[in-house]
Amino acid sequence: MKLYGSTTSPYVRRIRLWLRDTDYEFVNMDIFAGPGRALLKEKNPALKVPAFEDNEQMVFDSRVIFRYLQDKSGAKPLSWQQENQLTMIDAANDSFVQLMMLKRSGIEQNPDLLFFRLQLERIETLLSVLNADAEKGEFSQWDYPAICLFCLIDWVSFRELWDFSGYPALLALWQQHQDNTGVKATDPRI
Ligand SMILES: N[C@@H](CCC(=O)N[C@@H](CS)C(=O)NCC(=O)O)C(=O)O
Repeated sequence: MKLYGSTTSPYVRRIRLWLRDTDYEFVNMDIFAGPGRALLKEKNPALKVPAFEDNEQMVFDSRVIFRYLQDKSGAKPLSWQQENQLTMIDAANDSFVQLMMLKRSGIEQNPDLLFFRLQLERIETLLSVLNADAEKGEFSQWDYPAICLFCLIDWVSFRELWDFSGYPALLALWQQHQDNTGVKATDPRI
């Protein structure tokens, strides 16, 4: 089994954390240039990471990769509430990625423009709901949704895209897992 990705992607990191006890090859690549870009094109026409390879089978998208792994191991599926939580985490993560791409493209964030207004409203709404869920203890187990939420918060902090001080339960979850061995081994800062 091979996981194609980068050490900075929060979507890749969630799969790496999920596969912590599994034997597989991690193919770390620069997805934006050179041979890494060529390999990405060869492996995933969506041109995104993660992508997963198991014998001849390619699987695209972290959510589908997780489902593939669940299916393969015969594990029970996520609850609908957990599926919704993943959708919320993914939507916030996608909006943050868009904001970062624009920033990297030299486009100033302007909350008066429709694009920025929609992303910022979505992020605020989602973080409030996720914070409330975390307060209720819904991410107290180190399961896949909690891993995805941790990867989101840690990546956003790493990229300095948001101030989480208004979301104490999210900050608490982030701090709680700092000493986890897998978390340390997959830190995008190193
Ligand atoms: N829904 C996808 C999102 C993956 C994603 O956006 N990955 C980013 C890296 S963090 C990427 O490959 N971006 C390249 C691009 O958008 O061109 C998943 O869950 O795997």
